[in-house]
Amino acid sequence: MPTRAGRRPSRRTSLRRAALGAGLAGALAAGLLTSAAAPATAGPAAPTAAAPDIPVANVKAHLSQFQSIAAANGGNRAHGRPGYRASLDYVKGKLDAAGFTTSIQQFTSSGATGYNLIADWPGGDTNQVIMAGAHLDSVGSGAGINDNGSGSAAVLETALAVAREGYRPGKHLRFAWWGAEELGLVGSRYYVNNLSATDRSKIDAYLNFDMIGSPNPGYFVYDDDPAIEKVFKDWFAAKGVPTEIETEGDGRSDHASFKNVGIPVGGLFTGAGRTKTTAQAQKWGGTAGRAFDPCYHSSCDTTSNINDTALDRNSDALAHGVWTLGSGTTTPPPSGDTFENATDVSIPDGGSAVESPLSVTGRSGNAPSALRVGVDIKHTYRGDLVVDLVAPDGSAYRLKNSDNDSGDDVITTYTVDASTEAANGTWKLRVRDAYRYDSGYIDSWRLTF
Ligand code: DTR
Ligand code: CA
Ligand code: ZN
Ligand code: ZN
Repeated sequence: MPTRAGRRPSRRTSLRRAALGAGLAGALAAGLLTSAAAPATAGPAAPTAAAPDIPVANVKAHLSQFQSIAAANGGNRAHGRPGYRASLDYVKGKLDAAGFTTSIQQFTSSGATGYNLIADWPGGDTNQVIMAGAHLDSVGSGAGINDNGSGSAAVLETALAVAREGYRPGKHLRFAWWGAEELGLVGSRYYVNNLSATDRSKIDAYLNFDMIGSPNPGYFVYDDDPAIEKVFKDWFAAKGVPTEIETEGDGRSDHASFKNVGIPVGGLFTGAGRTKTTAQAQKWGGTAGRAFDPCYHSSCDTTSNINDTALDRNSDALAHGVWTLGSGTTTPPPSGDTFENATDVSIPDGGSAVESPLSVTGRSGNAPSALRVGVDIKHTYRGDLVVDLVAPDGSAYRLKNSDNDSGDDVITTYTVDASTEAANGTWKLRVRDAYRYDSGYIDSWRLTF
């Protein structure tokens, strides 16, 4: 069996229902959140779905992809350069596979074509929109992994977690990746300027994530909107992590485009070129007298320019913000709509495909056009894997091709148009490890009709 050129040889959810703390009460007081379940009396805040942990390994896998994209496209992912559009295509591909409604918005800046990527999660009240965004472009001098692959990857992984969890927010969720931020917030301003006043009024909050994995990190929370600020500050406080308000000056990232038209904004930041003080080093660790990100806007802003703890904490805080402000619940599909096989099936290293069967009964007619296929495959170097859904009549639907994604495990949900297939019968998940030196197994998989 082939080995990947240059390869080095080898190599859970329970819905926690927790009463929210003052953070939600604070946001409720500010009218940002509506919680139909909120008791009229002064009892504890209504329980709501808690955000899942965001696997930092998944976030870092996206950063590895951004690094590879830069390396293959002149060393950067800057506006007007091929690396930017390749980054956008990567993000869009993940979102399309997860069932988002995506759109690309084109604009021109400095004589070059720029692109914004907008992804809507179907459902929720479209008159109450919660947005989370990050600029996807780098400067011309490097790959821009912290600035701003970190924000882009964390927003992407949170969106994918929404799909994996089947999160059904009361409000409508929209995610965005901006072009040409480094040229002066060009993409986000173009987006806002092209919204009607009515559509602007529907956006309850815009959350911005620009540089959230700095190697000598601080933990800064935007203080533009008190209710949003409180949601993030309380999350960090509950983790025992002190925060400061972000003071590098308003207007320094894409949230300014939204704030300028009166939309409540918030966000997180781990610092750029400014120097960490002694007091800050005492509370956060790291090195006093050194920049929060010494590779800011430099060629050394690579995957080695990331503090994993900061990236992990900010990714989890991001998800908490989306779940809390989305004021929804993660309601599992009604019983009888989900079928699961949790029997482990070993996948032979570089060998022939294996199959895990799943018997579907009691349904009438054909499968839906948006059949959700949840997979949980434990496997080092997931780029080796080819994954297909096989319908009862033997028709195969490609879910995943092999690629150079060096991350571990495939834990995600695909959406398949299976409307030409009879629902009842034995479906199969077919997995093949196409390259030697890494191995794993199918842990579980499920079909949701
Ligand atoms: N302008 C951002 C980096 C940046 C500098 N200060 C802040 C404050 C808040 C968010 C981001 C920033 C960039 O270079 O992309
Ligand atoms: Ca995490
Ligand atoms: Zn920058
Ligand atoms: Zn930035």
